Amino acid sequence: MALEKMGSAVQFLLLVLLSGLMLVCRIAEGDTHYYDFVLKDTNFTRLCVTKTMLAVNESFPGPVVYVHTGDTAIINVQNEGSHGVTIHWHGVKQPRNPWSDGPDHITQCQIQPGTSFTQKVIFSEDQEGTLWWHAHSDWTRATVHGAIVVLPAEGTTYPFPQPDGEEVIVLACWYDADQNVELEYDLIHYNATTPESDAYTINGFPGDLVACSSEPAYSLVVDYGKTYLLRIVNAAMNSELFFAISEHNLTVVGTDGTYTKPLVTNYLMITPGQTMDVLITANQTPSYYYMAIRQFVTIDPSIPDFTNMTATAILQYRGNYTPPASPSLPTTLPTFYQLDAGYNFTSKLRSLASPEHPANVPQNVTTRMFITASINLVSYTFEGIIVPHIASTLNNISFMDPSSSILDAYYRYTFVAYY
Ligand SMILES: [Cu+2]
Repeated sequence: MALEKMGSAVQFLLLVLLSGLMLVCRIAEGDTHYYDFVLKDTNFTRLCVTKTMLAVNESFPGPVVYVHTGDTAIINVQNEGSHGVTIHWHGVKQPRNPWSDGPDHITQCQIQPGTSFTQKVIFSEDQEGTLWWHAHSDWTRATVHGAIVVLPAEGTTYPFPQPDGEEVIVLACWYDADQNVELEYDLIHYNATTPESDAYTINGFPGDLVACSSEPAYSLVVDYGKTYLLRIVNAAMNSELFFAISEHNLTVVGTDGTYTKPLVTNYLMITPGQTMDVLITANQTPSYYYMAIRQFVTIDPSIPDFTNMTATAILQYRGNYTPPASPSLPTTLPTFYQLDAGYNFTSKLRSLASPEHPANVPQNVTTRMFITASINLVSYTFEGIIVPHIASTLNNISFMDPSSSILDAYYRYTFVAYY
C-alpha cells in the first residue's frame, strides 16, 4: 500500500514535471496560425466614385493577423488579381528567416496572377503591440494592407492595466483613380515624386466632412467608464498625420511593436508606416464625438501640394441619450502646418525600458558605415528622347528592379552583391 502511494506520488511529480516541460516548449515554440489571403480586384465606392482596386479578401483595410509573441503565422497568398504583387510584414524582425519578408525583387519575385505563395512569418523577437502588413510592389500597398496584432506571450500580460476592449484603427489614403497609374504618369511627365490622394480614411472611410457624406463613416462604440486599447496604423502612402478624439485624452503605451513609457497627450502625430498603441477611457458625457485626422505638412505653406481635408470617424457611447446633430470636432487636432505640434509630440516619446521590456541599444560599435541617401537627376531614354529624371541613390548608386530576386541570386552565388 505504502509502495503504491509512493508510486502514485512519483507519477504525480513526473506528470507535474512533464506538463511544466511541455509549457516551456509551448512558450518557446509558440502556436501556429493559418491565414488565407485572396488578392482580388474589388469594387469600392468613396467620395461618390466607384472604382475597382486590388484588395485582400475583398476588404479595405484588409484582415487583421492575430498572434502572440513567439507564434508563427503561415499565410497563403492567392493572387486572383490582374497584377503581380508581394506581401511584406512591416517591422516583423525575422532573424535567419529572410525568405518571407516580401519586398519584390529583393527577397522574392512577384506572386503572379493566377498563382499563390505561402509565407511563414515568425514572431520570434521581443516584439509586442501592433505591426502591419502591406503589398510591396509599386504603390499597391495603398489598397492592400492590414494590421498585425502581437499579443503578450502566453502567461504574460501588458505592462499596463488590462484594457476592457481593443480596436484596430487603420489610417489610409483614398485615390479616385488608380494610384499606380497616377504615380507612373507623374514620374514620367512631371518629375514629381508622389501623387496626392483625394482623401484620407479611418478604417476605410473618409467620414462626414467630405462631399458624399451620406456614405457610411467608421464608428467605435464604447461603454461609459471603460478603457480601450486603440491599435493605430498609419498606412497612408506618404503622409505624417495628426490624430485626436474630441474631449478625450490619449495615453500612448507603445509604437512599432515596442512598449513606451505612458505618454498622456490630446493629439498624436503618426508617421507613414508607423503604428501606435493608445489607451482611451470613455469618461465624458455619453454622446457622439469625432475622432479626426489631417496631414502634418512640413513643406512651404505657399505650396498647396497636399491632401487638404480632415477625415473623421465617430466615437459613440452606448446608452440612451439624444445624439447631437453634429458631433464636436477635436479642438486639439493641430492644423496642417503646425510644425511645433509635430516635433513636440515626437520628442516626448520614450521607450519603456523596464526589466521585462528592456531597451537593448548596442553600446559597442565595431564597424562604422558612411551611407549617403540622396535624390539626384539622372538621364534615361524614353521613346527615343533623352529625359532628365529624378532617382534616389544610396552612396550614389541607384537601383533598378532586377528580373529575379536578389536574395535568391545572393544565396545561390549567381551574381556579386554590394552593399
Ligand atoms: Cu512597410
